[in-house]
Amino acid sequence: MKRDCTLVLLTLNEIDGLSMLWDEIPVDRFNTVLAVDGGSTDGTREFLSAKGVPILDQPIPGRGVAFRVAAEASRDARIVYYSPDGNEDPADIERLDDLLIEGNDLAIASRFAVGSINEETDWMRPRARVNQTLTWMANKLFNEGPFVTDTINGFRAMHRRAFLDMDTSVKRFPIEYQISIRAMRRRWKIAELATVEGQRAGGESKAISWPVGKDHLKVLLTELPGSRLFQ
Ligand SMILES: Nc1nc2c(ncn2[C@@H]2O[C@H](COP(=O)(O)OP(=O)(O)O)[C@@H](O)[C@H]2O)c(=O)[nH]1
Ligand SMILES: [Mg+2]
Repeated sequence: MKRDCTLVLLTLNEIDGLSMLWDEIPVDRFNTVLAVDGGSTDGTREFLSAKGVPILDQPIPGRGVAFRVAAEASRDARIVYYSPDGNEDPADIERLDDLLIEGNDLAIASRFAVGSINEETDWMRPRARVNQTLTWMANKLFNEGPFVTDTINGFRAMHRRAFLDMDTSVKRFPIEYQISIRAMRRRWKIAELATVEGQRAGGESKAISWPVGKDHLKVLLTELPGSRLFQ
């Protein structure tokens, strides 16, 4: 039987990763597979169409918008978000959904848990450290449950309705950070699995470090009134 779950592929010019990973993506295990595309011009859309994957467009750019477009279109109980750029191990896709089935509200593939490997090589180190600092702050300010080791990775799964009820406002990259923080505020059961992050397959990262870092801080500040500081 197929999973009562939608597998969402998030793409913006990911033809290299997509064609490299396609055979490993467990599309036949999911009730629904769809892509939200941010306007690819590199053959990503043609590739998806040839594989029979419906493509949803987004009214404005950004991963935050894409998350919502997918959730609104899906009719399944659960959603796994997967970015086929080479960073995310397709072997973890079903494992994330399993964590939801086991009773968790949010399942995250962590790049910082025991047994994880983070893709960022030495000279990129600051990015991993900034990530961990943001994660530490989110835990300190909002989390009353077990420490969450990766609040930022986009490779994650949620119950669809609960995600829509969360009414996220972030349009771009820090969507995951807002979700993690709001999940903590709502005392969701958050589970992580240790993931091994791969190298980007081709193309370019769309996350430019400084503006994206700043956007994460902005999210932290907007969520602050709901933090433990004010309880
Ligand atoms: N649908 C959609 N996907 C996006 C958008 N921006 C980035 N992505 C995808 O999100 C994934 C992660 O983006 P990436 O640039 O690799 O960020 P990084 O992994 O943090 O360096 C990739 O699969 C991108 O193609 C967007 O605006 N819309
Ligand atoms: Mg990436």
